Amino acid sequence: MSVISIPTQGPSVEQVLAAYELARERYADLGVDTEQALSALAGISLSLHCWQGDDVAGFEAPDAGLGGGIAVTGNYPGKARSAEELRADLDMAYSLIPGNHRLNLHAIYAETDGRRVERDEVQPEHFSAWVEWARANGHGLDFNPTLFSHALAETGFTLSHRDSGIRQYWIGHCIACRSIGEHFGRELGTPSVTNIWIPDGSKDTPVDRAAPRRRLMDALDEIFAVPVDPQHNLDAVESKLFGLGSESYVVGSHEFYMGYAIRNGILVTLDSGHFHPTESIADKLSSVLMYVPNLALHISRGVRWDSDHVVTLTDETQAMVREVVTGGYLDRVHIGLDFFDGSINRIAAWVVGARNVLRAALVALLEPTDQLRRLEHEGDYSSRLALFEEAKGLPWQAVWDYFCLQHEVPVGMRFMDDIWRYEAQALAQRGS
Ligand code: RNT
Ligand code: ZN
Repeated sequence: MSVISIPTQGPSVEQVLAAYELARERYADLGVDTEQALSALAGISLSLHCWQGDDVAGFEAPDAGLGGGIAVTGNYPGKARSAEELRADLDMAYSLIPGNHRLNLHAIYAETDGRRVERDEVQPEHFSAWVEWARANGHGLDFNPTLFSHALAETGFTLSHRDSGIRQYWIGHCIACRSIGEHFGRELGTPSVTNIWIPDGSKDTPVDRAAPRRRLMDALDEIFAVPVDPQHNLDAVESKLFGLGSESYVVGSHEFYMGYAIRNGILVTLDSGHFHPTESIADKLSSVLMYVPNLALHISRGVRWDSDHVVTLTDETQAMVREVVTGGYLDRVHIGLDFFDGSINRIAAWVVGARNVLRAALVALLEPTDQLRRLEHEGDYSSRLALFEEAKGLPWQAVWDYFCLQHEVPVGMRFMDDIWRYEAQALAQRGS
């Protein structure tokens, strides 16, 4: 099935060490301590989204097909068909990403032995294999109720549906999910971020924009009225600008959730695909963090629209991650990934995306921020611009290679060798 398996080239250990030494000196001249940057980088834990591994399918029986106005394109063979396969694929991905990272689960990844379990009846026990696996591998778990891919979500409305029975069903689901998040947090000793995203909205211009928002607010109030220990579970709400089928109106807009999160002291989730294309999330962090205790990021890459492409090392990725790092927000921002590409090897998608976020973090950690701040303080904007541009060309990749070596993951593109080997051994057996 695999197209190529020519071993990729990469630097030798000696080359990595020699390049690192030169880079270390170069950074030291600018007052930047590479060792400090490396240990800060090792402390960053990304939440990997389980849904990249199977095109947001989940294991619910019967499978309702992907709904909610999100779409995965591509039919690359070998996607995970069971929780065991998904965990094996994740193990492979984590083994190629330096550091210790989390997993972000969705409710449709419950393991119910093929039995149909209603979403409002999902229990911690349906995730016991995930918890055991997470514990054994040192992963924290985050969670999401799934308010799409379901008959009761087909009208495009869930928590804001005008039918109170349908609303109650989804309220019940979200309440069930918050206690699963709390269970994850308690079992694993690290709080779970339980993020609510709903697809609610309409294709064409609505007459009444307020009523669904009032219903959503009341539904959220009902969900959050149930006490859940914030030591173990952190509630988050994720806004959106538009979706397929909700082009004209989205109930849970940015303003809606900003207000809601501020009033209730919960987290806001900012997804990089959920804003106008020229709007920068980087600039939002310091504003939002004035008013909410913590926030979550869904780092994604929209190409022309909210297309959920694999994260690359774009200016936008760098600017966003830089703001988290140099703003001193690492302990207040939960960094997660959210993209789904079914057109390439799905493990490569995870690994490339996650490594890029970490590389962006390293670039930020190596920035001569003190000097830049001084220049800004002195009003020397010419030198500030010059130093910003100079910093882009500094040898951060040598430090990254050294970081990979330290953490015993492949240096450079050699991780693709492992992925091709895994594709030939494991993925090929799955058929297409
Ligand atoms: C959809 C949101 C949401 C989903 C996941 C699967 O636009 O970004 O976060 O991608 O819940
Ligand atoms: Zn998202």
